[in-house]
Amino acid sequence: MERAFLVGAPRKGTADATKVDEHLDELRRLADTAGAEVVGRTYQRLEAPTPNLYLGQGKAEELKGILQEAGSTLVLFDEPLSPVQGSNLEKTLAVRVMDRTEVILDIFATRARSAEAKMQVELAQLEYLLPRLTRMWTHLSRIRGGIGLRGPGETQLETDRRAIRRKISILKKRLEDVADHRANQRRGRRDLPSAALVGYTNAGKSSLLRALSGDDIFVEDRLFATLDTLTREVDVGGGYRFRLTDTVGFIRKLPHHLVASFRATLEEARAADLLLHVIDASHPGWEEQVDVVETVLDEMGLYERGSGERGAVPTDRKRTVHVFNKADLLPDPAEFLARVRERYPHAVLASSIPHSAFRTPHLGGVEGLRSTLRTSAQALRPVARIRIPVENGKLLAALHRDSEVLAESQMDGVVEVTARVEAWLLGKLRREGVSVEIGS
Ligand SMILES: Nc1nc2c(ncn2[C@@H]2O[C@H](COP(=O)(O)OP(=O)(O)OP(=O)(O)O)[C@@H](O)[C@H]2O)c(=O)[nH]1
Ligand SMILES: [Mg+2]
Repeated sequence: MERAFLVGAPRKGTADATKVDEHLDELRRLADTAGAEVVGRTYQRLEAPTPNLYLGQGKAEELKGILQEAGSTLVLFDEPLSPVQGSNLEKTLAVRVMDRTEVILDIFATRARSAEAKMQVELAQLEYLLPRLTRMWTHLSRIRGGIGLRGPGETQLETDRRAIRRKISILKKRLEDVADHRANQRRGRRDLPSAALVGYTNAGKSSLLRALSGDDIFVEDRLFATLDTLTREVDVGGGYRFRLTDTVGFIRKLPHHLVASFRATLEEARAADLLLHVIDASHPGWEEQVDVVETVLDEMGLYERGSGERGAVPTDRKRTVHVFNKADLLPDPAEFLARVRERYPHAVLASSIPHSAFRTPHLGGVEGLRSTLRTSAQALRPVARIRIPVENGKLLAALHRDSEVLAESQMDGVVEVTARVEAWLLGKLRREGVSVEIGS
């Protein structure tokens, strides 16, 4: 196992000591997930990163001594390094240096299961690699050792660059095809209201889907347990069903290549009627995590930062419900809920731990979330006034079977039904020439 040393380099004035520690804790979890043993940590506050080394020269040299003492073979750097900074830092420290981006890419690479996730990760890796080829070649030649084998000439590098660019464009094309296919599938099932579970990694998205659906879904106390979207139909009570989709988790400083290549996966969230933003309420840094998630969603054009307060749904932006999960770990869930509702009036508390094990059952479990979904389902199934000739018994029966009838009256041979009707049924009625009026 590699002996990794963690190095943070926060900007002066951006994070207090607790925050810096929290960020390094997260890097430790990333290292752990990637399979490295962490032997120490340090950080230096910087006015600004230096173009050559990121760190100051003095600090870098001091760090070299610390690394030797700790017997460390690898540095994990908590900031993204430019190709030049990475390469210089390696020379100065005389060990391999991986920046945060590379660690995350590495984890994604080992965890990708589906063909699509594998392609998405490979694409992100190749884009990361391209400007760093020279350095990677140096690693290889070091492994091969031997004078005279010290890395390739420029020609070899150029050939490699061309090959990588070709591979990148092939992957992009294939991913587009998969995305098209998925969009077609979605078009075929617009009947049920849908929601996407989004949020920071390890917040409990998969656990909530498991608790709501009763299905055995993969959950793990590691970062990035889920890389593939997974969709389940969930009974939310009152005769309503919801289609819920689990998505890949976000993290602070998510590599932008990864965000770009996972865009197709996240299209599932774009297509959903509702976003369930799952938050680990027990995490001391949950507010920062909320911020990270909202920023990524905002960049994807899915969510207007701050819209949680107003609950508005302008055009493509999604109505978002903030789901504060792991409520079982809160010392005072009621007080917590009151506090977060000042900012997110529609916030719900949840816990994927079964009810029986929960101290204050009415604040835990997934029943609050289920009832929120039920209310949304009601809203998403508009109330319509439908007029059907009394002799069309078949259509009347279908309406009673497939929708929730709220009122019914008859006059002059016409039955007027007020009902909550799903979009597909409204379409069907209209096609059959039935008079349909939306709004109660
Ligand atoms: N105490 C407690 N632990 C929970 C709860 N929900 C999830 N967990 C734990 O949190 C960890 C992460 O849960 P996941 O459901 O895998 O989280 P996720 O959001 O899907 O994470 P990624 O797929 O990595 O993005 C697991 O160890 C779960 O057992 C909860 O309500 N209470
Ligand atoms: Mg998950």
